[in-house]
Amino acid sequence: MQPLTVQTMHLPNPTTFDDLLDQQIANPRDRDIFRLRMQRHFGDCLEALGALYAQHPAWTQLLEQLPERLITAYAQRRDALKIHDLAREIQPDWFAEANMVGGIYYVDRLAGTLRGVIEHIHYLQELGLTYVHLMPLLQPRHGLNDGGYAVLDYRSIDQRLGNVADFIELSDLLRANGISLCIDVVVNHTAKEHEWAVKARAGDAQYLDYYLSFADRSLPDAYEQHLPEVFPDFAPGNFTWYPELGEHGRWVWTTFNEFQWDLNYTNPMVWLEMLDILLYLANLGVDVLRLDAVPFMWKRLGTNCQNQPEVLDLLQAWRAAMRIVCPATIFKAEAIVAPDDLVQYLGLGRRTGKLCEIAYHNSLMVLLWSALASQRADLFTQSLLNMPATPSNAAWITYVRCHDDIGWAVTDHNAALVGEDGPLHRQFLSAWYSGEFAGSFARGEVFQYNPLTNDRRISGMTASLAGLEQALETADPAAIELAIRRIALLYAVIFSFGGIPLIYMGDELGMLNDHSYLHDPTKANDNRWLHRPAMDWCLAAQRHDPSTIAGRLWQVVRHLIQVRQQTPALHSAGQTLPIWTQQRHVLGVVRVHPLGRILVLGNLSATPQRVSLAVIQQASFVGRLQNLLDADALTIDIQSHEIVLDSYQCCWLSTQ
Ligand code: OTU
Repeated sequence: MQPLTVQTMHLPNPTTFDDLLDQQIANPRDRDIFRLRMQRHFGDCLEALGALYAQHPAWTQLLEQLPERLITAYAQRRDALKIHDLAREIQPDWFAEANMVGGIYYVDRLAGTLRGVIEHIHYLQELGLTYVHLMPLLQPRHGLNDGGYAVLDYRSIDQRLGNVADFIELSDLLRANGISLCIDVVVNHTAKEHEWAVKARAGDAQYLDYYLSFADRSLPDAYEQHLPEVFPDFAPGNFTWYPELGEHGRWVWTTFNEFQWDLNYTNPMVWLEMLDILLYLANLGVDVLRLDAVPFMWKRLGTNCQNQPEVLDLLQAWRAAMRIVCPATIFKAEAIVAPDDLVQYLGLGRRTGKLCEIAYHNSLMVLLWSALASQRADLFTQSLLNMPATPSNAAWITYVRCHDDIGWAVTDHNAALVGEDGPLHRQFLSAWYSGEFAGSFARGEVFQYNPLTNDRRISGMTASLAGLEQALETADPAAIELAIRRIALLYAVIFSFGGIPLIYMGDELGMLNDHSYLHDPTKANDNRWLHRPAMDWCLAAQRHDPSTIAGRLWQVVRHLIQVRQQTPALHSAGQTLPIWTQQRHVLGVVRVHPLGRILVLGNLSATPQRVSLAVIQQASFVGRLQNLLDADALTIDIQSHEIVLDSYQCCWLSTQ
């Protein structure tokens, strides 16, 4: 066979590229693999970069440096990871498999340190996880750091948690046990103490151009006309004045907190630097990079500066580069935006290349909580019916809770379609989950009240929002039972939706809100810490005792995992179609996959509800029905020709 070359690519100097490859990569087979991947993906990378930067003065510099960076990262990739790359290339839908089940943890809160996580890995295995998301663990700034989302050094581990060697050991161990590892990469901003920001402040013009800053208020004021505030309460506005910057001080773009400086992605060197970081982290053995706050990466005057088309190009170029060096590593988009904007991150970009493989299904999460409070399925069904389709080779992250607040992302349009008033319904949800609404079972707290928009987001653990905290206070066994059933219902839906279901730390034991953050001055003003409790190992010790609440919930979650893993129809490549059950208290979702079909029915109320068998037959479930979740728990009223669902019961129906 002719030696492969890279002449097909539009590199400034392909000869130099081949020389470089020969010099840096000793193994001829590795060189060939690299060339093959270049031939497949480098065009996608260049296409997106050309669209973004071809007119930029640093374009040639970018083209010269990029191949070198890719080759260097590939040269540093360990053999074990290269085999892992091969395995993933052979099974490119690995993340979409029905056996995927995720968990999310703060390292310190789970086990103190990375070594602690290594010691507790059996807990994650016993639960049955195949995917673990460890919350921000790169070195953050000291003091306030937004839960680690203000990174000081992307190449070192938070000293309090351990070091790079510990991290590699943990990632190797997880991989050996069939658990994929996800970590956060904060790509939109750095801590203001990051090396680049420090250099910018020291007067280095090259690094000043790594951030977005302005000598006076004219542009910031013009942008502010259309910019929302993410943290109106503790971080109002989107710009911060730094007197030490530039000659006479400058306004820095700070979408989030003042200590988080937004990067300037109109500068190709910023894209390249961040690529280097992504490659470095992939080479530590990370399977999934959760790209934080991606919608904000490109700003445009006159818009809300989110989801600009250029963001898709930035992602396409990164992803194509990753395919060449480390195809085992995929991207998860953290984009909590409207569905039409969100689905773009999962698809092809504006051009030929792919973007992210997975993304959070924020709408599903919000709609579930909305349905539970209102006990009605109509808004859930209508909103999901209006979701744009997603590509079959992408997957959702489905979740009940995460470390952030819940923002009531219900559109006025969908609300109107089911006869609701959008603003009123959102106010109702805030009142319900903060416990203000008469008869509410919830114990959440309002996060970031915005008097301009009347937005009141909500913090709180699943169990507290679902009524367990209140029920335990009154020690009412019936109320406790209902709360357990609500939690089970929420999880049963996210487990049956397709995508990767993510269990929020402690939910498998019914852990409640934790108010201890109020005593920590670096956390006290941010009530998202209410739902970031330290792992309660005493509670975990009760997990095998089904007479305890923790034991009940553990059983519920374990059972969902087992059934899901035996249900190939839950592979993400299938379709998820919401259906009207003709019963406003019961939600219905059909999963269709060549390997099987499931009808999910969920009773959103505390009283038994009936669904006509005709509805089930119309959804093409004809024949003997079986409840995959519990073969014995399927009540059919032969006389009335109806299924009877117990309070908050969820069934996964299939036909034999
Ligand atoms: C993310 O959230 C993180 O999840 C938060 O914990 C961080 O505070 C934040 O970024 C800054 O790094 O607005 O309210 O569309 O919604 O990036 C949380 C994406 C957020 C944003 C999301 C952001």
